[in-house]
Amino acid sequence: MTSRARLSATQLPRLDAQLRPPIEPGQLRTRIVHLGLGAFHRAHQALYTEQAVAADGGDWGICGVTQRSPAVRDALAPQDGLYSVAVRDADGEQLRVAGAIREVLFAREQPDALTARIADPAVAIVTLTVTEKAYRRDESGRGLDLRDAEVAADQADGGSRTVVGQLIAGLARRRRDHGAPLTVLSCDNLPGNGPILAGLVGEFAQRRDPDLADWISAHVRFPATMVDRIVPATTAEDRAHIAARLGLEDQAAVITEPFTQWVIEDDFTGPRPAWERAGALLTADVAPYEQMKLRMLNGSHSLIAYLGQLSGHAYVADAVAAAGIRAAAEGLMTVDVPPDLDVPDGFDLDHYRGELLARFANPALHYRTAQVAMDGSQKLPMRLWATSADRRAAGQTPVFAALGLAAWMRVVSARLAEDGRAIPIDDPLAAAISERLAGSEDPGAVVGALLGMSEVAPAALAEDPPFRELLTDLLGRLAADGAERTAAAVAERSAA
Ligand code: CS2
Repeated sequence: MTSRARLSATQLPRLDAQLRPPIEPGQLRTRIVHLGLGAFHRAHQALYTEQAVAADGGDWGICGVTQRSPAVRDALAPQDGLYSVAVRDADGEQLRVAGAIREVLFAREQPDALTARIADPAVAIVTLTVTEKAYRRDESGRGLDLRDAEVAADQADGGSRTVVGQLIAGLARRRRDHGAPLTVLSCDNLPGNGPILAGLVGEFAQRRDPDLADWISAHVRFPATMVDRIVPATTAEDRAHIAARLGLEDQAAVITEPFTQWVIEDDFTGPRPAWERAGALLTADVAPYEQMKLRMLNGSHSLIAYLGQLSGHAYVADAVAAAGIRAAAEGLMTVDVPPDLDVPDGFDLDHYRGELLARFANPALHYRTAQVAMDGSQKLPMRLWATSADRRAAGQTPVFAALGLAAWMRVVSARLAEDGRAIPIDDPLAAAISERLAGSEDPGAVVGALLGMSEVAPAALAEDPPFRELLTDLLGRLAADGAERTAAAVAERSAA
């Protein structure tokens, strides 16, 4: 094995010009704090920021904060925040180093440094990609989950165990030190992510310190955003390939697709990077884009992931190559989702559907079905349950959305693929789900148990006998006939 030097600021000048960032990293300083330093942020907002600086000037650098493990900090810190981005599709790969991340923190070990950064007057924006579960919402989806031990502990001592606790600690210090306003931008896959986060932060502050709550409502904005780019977890093989191309070792490389989209509600309290110069759409109303993306892209992603897991496909591209699964995803996006969408003016939904199917099929991305399938209890409400509830309210039968939900039910109840291999469940409610299911395998009992979990299924559907029967029938067929045949049969019948 050759031992290569590690990517870092001193190595940067040695790289070919086309591999170097479009900005001079050393000229940036921390003006944005980003919570949730996963691959997605590195392949999305961090690139928009450096392209905005390249196009428009400015010194917008990012302090990235990793939440659950020190791994990303330990990968990026020795690299001076530098990492490479490989954009891949069937035509090949484009590689270059990105340089907008100027500082990295691990929240659990460095809570004081994080509070100081959020309070830093040079910082104008906090962005977040912390995943759905990190919001720690209650069953209503809007309030704080006060039964969560870490939420309760942060409430009691003003600590930074949770994301909302981190924001509150930083905002309290900001108010005390200088009182400059701040914009907090949630980039997670939640409908109305800005208002949801505003509500959680407001509730937390109200309970701890009503004066702080008043200050926040006057000085802090929470615009909504829609983010989109498919970014699979990077593998050891990817890292080896990139090291060979770069001639340097890179522990923080990310792989992604050419497509990228960012729609941002234009409601900032202070300056911001010229993200529109990097292709972002700044608009007054993000809701139609968010709903469309969550129900079309993420809804079919989840449907493909669960059907794919059952039929033994490790990757999304392989799952969607199976005719039945592809037809079901197409059906979801043609029949079930569109009637309830508020499509943005002039938007071509047919083109969007075709583009999504092509993106899922990207042969150069190895996106694991297990990665999309994780956290189903948190993701499915806005991806498939919402579509089902809207269609039922209109007196319709959403067979494709129900098929996705039944596939999830089959995965969490049987935990077995059709080839006999175990399917591990990665979900914050995994224990509660198993307890509810109590080993039952009978389709009616499984559907009844899961519909009865109010934190998972909307009440209107739990009390809808025809929908319950539809799920029970589909779950029985998934077990008897397998995922691909069931999906093909559902699609055929819908087309008839
Ligand atoms: C995916 C998303 O893992 C998942 O649940 O559906 O991460 C998806 O790839 C992104 O939202 C695309 O923008």
